[in-house]
Amino acid sequence: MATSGKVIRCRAAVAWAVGKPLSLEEVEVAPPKAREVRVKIVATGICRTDDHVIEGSFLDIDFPVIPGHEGAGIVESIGEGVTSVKPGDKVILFGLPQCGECCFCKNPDSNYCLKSHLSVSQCLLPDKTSRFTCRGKQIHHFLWISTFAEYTVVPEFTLAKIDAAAPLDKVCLLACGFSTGYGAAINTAKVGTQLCPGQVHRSHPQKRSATASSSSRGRLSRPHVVQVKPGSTCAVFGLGGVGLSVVMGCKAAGASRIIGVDVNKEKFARAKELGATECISPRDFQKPVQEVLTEMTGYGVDYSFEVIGTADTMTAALASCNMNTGVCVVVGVLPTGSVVPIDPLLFLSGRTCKGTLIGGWKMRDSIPKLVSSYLEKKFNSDLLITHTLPFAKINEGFELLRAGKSIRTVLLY
Ligand code: COD
Ligand code: ZN
Ligand code: ZN
Repeated sequence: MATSGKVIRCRAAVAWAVGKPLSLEEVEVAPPKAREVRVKIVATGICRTDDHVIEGSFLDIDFPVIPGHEGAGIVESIGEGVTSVKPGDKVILFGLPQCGECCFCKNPDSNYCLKSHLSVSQCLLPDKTSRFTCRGKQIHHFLWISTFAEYTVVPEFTLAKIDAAAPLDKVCLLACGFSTGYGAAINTAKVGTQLCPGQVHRSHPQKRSATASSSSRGRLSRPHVVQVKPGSTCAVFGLGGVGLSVVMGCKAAGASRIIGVDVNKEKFARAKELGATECISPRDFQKPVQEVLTEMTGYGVDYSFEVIGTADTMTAALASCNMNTGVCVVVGVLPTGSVVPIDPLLFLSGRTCKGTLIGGWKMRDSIPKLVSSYLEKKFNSDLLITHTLPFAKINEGFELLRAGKSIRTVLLY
C-alpha cells in the first residue's frame, strides 16, 4: 500500500487524563516494527470497560491513552517476520493475546496468556515503545490494540485473520462483548447439565400400578422414581452487552430457565428476545435478590453469572446458586484494589466460584471459528447492536451507554 513504511496521520480518540471526555485528535501512527501489524480500523464497539478506563477504574492504565478494544479492520502493512496476515486481510483485534509460547498458551485447558495485561503492562507495545504521538507527546496503547483510532499498530499475536465475507461492522463485537458473555456460559460454566435435581417427583401409586408390567420385571423396585428435569437453571446479573451474550450462551447450551437480573427494566425486552425466560429487578423486592432467586428455584440456580462489576452483586450472585453444586461465574471486574467481603460459609457446602477471561476462548484459534459460526447464523450477535454512529460521535456513544439507553454502539470510521 502507498502508506506502507510511512507515518500515517489520522483521527483518534485520546483520553488525556482520568475523568476527562475523549478528545478527537489528529495523531501520528508509526509503521509497524518486527512482529507487528498496522491495521486500518473499520468498526469498533463501545464496551463498558472502555468507560472504566476513562473514569480511571480499570487496572493500571497509563495516560494519555487511546482506548477501544472491540475492533475489526483491514491490514494496512506488516512488520518483519509477520506470517499470519498480509495487507488487505480482514482481521479482528483482541485485548487478550495468544502468544502460543507461554505455559498457559500451551495448556489446552487455559486461555490466559502470560503476555496479558494482568501479567505485563500493555500500555506500551512489547518493545516498551509507543507507535502513537499527538501534539508532540507520546500516547499510550490500551491492551495493545487501541481501536479508537483510524489506524493502530498491534503485535501479531493480538489479531486473527477472518473470512473475507464477514461484515466488520457486525463481527467487531466478537472481539470482546459477545465472546466474553457467550463463552462464560458455554466454556467456563459449561451450562447444559442440570446440577441440582430441583423438584423431586415421587411417582404416584396409581401411576405405578399403571406400569405393573414393568414393575413385575423389577424396574420399579426402588421406592420412588426421580424425574430429573431437562436443562439447567441460570441467573444472569446485568443485562448489558456482555450479560445478554451470557443469556445467548445459556440458551444455546440448553438451559431450561434463564432469569435476567437488572435494575434497568428497559433491558428486559431484549433479554427475553435473546432467551431469558423471566427478568426481575432487585428494586422490586424488600428482600435480597439472592433470597428471591432461591425462592423462585427451590434451592437456588445451577449457574449464576455476575456481569455488572460491583461487590454487592458478586456476593448476591454467589449466594444465588445452589449451596452444593451451584457454580457462580464472575465476569465483572471491580476498581483496582477493591475487595469483596464473602462469608466462607457460602463455600462450605460445596458451591464453586469461577472467573472467566473473554469467555475462556483462546482468541487466535477461536475468533476465525466464531466468525464462521456467525456467518452460518449459529448465533445472532447483531441483536446486541442498538446504535451505529460515525466515529466522530464517540462521546455521544458513551453518553448512551452511561444513560442505560444502548446495549452496544458500533462506531464506523
Ligand atoms: N443490580 C442489577 N443490575 C445492575 C446493577 C445492580 N446493582 N448495576 C448495574 N446494573 C446493570 C445495568 O443496568 C446494565 O444493564 C448492566 O448492569 C451492565 O451493563 P453495561 O452495558 O454497563 O456493561 P457491559 O455488558 O458492556 O460490561 C459489563 C462488564 C461486567 C463486562 C464490565 O463492566 C467489566 O467489568 N469488564 C471487565 C471484565 C471483563 O470481563 N472484561 C472483558 C470484557 S470487557
Ligand atoms: Zn470489553
Ligand atoms: Zn501466551
